[in-house]
Amino acid sequence: MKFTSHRTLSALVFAFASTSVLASGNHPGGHGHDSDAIGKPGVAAKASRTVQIDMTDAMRFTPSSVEVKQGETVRFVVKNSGQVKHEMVLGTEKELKEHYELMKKNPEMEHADENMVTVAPGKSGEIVWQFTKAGKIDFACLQPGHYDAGMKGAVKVSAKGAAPKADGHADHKH
Ligand SMILES: [Cu+2]
Repeated sequence: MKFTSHRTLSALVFAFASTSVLASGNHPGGHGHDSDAIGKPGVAAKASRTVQIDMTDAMRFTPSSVEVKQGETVRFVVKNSGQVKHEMVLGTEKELKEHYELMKKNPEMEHADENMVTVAPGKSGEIVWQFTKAGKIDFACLQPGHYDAGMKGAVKVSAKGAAPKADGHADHKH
């Protein structure tokens, strides 16, 4: 009699070590205050740089995209080169949309807060803001019709300590 040496392959058992559960992006603080998501008013003396933003009647911000680092305080000098009132308001897209709807219903509404600046034609204004959280923060002009016309932009906040490239030049400034 022939002995068959076929060996049954033992089933490989994979230990399903709970693979890294992706961080949900929710901060654990528990206070669901939306304005925390965009940062906080900054102290002008601590501003690491000044970013010039130009606003025109073409319903555009120039530049419409700004890159900052988490923790950085930026002084925005916002110039209105147009003939009508414009403004720059920082917020989450949701907040901006809600605020915009409110503005449309109440065109005469005066609004002022530290995350925004309303600028008369030919004038300049300032926002000093500290970006405490990494991610994308939107900004827009909430004057009626302007947001719809595309008067918006975004600030991209890169995470603190995150090495952008593996070239070891993360801290190298030119
Ligand atoms: Cu505008």
